Amino acid sequence: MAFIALIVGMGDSSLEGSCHSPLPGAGVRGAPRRGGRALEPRDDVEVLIVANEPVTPEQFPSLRLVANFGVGYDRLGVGALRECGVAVTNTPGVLDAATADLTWALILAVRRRVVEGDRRVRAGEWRASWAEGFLAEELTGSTLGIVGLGRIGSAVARRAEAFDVRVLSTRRHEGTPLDELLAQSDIVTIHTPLAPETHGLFDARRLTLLNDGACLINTARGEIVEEDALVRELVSGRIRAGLDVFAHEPRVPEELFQLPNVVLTPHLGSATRQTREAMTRIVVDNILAFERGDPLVTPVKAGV
Ligand code: 8YV
Repeated sequence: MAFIALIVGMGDSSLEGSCHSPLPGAGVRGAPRRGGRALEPRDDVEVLIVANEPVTPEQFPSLRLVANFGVGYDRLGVGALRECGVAVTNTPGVLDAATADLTWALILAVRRRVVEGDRRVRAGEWRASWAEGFLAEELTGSTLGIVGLGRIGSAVARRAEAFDVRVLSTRRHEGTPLDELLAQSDIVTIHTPLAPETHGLFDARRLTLLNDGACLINTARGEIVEEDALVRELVSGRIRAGLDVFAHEPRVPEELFQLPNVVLTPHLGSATRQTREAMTRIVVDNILAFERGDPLVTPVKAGV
């Protein structure tokens, strides 16, 4: 194996598991990209391993494969890569459980005010033997609206059975119409990919359809929600939210930091040891298939 595979924008340690060892002879190099700095052009690189980073094919004239470390490939520029004859792969399936679990962690944390409770204890504000006046809304019997009933959304729906919640869902134009789902749900969770038709899907008008006290959970992509409008709703205290993703990561709107009605996590959806190792395995298997001239294991077929 003589090609150069460049790991872009991640420390080598981001590829958990033995990513490099099954690529004997390949020159695998790390190319950390910090502070939005552009990559140096190189004409010896045939494979790029990226985590949903924009790729400019002109910088890599020998490029033939971009192996995305993640399922979402909205920032790569798949259309331009395809026009240059560059194949793209991603890591579908293996992160469904981890992302669905985190979604439920956020639902429970927001709905039962877990983080607020933790802060109270640490601040020495727990004085009576029981938490008087610190009530939350019950999960059992509530209505959960799942926006995007694909692999991850379905994994969220399966877990919902154990919590005795009523599930509404919408997938593209099927299921409960989105506006109706928003108006009927106590909790709304987003699982659509980011695409031109979902960019800003949750605009100011749609956010106002959420009931007072409703929770919005986002473990998909920040850009699906108009962030300024969401910040306004959260600052007003009308709704609650659990947010794992943001429009300009790693920047989080400062207005959110002091709010008790929002739980913030740093894009942790796939961040379990087991899932990251499985993602690494798929990245490596795709590169090996590419090197052998075999069909790619998980090629990206659609997208812009
Ligand atoms: C990240 C994700 O890509 O798979 C996706 O689409 O958003 C995440 O899994 C992954 O954490 C690597 O940064």
